[in-house]
Amino acid sequence: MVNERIKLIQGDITKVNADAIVNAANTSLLGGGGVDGAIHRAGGKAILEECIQIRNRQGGCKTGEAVITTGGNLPAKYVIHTVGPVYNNGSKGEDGLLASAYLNSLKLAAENHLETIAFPNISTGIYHFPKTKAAAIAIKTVQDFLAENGTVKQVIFVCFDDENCGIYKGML
Ligand code: AR6
Repeated sequence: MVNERIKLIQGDITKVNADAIVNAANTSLLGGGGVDGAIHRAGGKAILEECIQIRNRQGGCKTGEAVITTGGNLPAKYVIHTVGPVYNNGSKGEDGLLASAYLNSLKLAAENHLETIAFPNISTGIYHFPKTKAAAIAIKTVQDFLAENGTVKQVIFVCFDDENCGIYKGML
């Protein structure tokens, strides 16, 4: 426990009991590898079915934006699917897009009156965002949001790999 409103844990986000867990998805919303694959496997087909409905309605999810579905069989009630940027060399607006992915997920949680939300380390796997820079953006975006918003009571950073876990421990 870092403070009352920001918590850090190491482990598998599919096991986390929160109002919502965030998925590091892709623009298709149709699933993939990494944490996305783990969430769809553990949550079952109800999640994919809702993702397909969202796709049919609005054509997927743009980078930096977020959508919400049921949590299916997960302990979490909802999954907020966001799309982080693919990191190229940092000159394509990647920092701003990563901040937007966190912020739009938080806004969606607040709009749905959700009090606890758990984040994986978005974009730091297959999308190759540098981990230290990503952690700084994630933490700042969450701290700024919590300072302004009373609906979301707690944010849980769920680090899977040791490297991210060490970086977050150092920063929080
Ligand atoms: N629980 C928590 N964190 C996890 C888990 C888990 N079960 N599994 C992996 N991580 P990634 P991205 C961490 O690659 O970089 C997918 O194919 C992992 O250690 O899942 O945003 C999507 O469909 C890393 O720190 O997401 C997209 O196409 C973090 O989750 C693409 O990957 C993010 O790694 C998105 O790439």
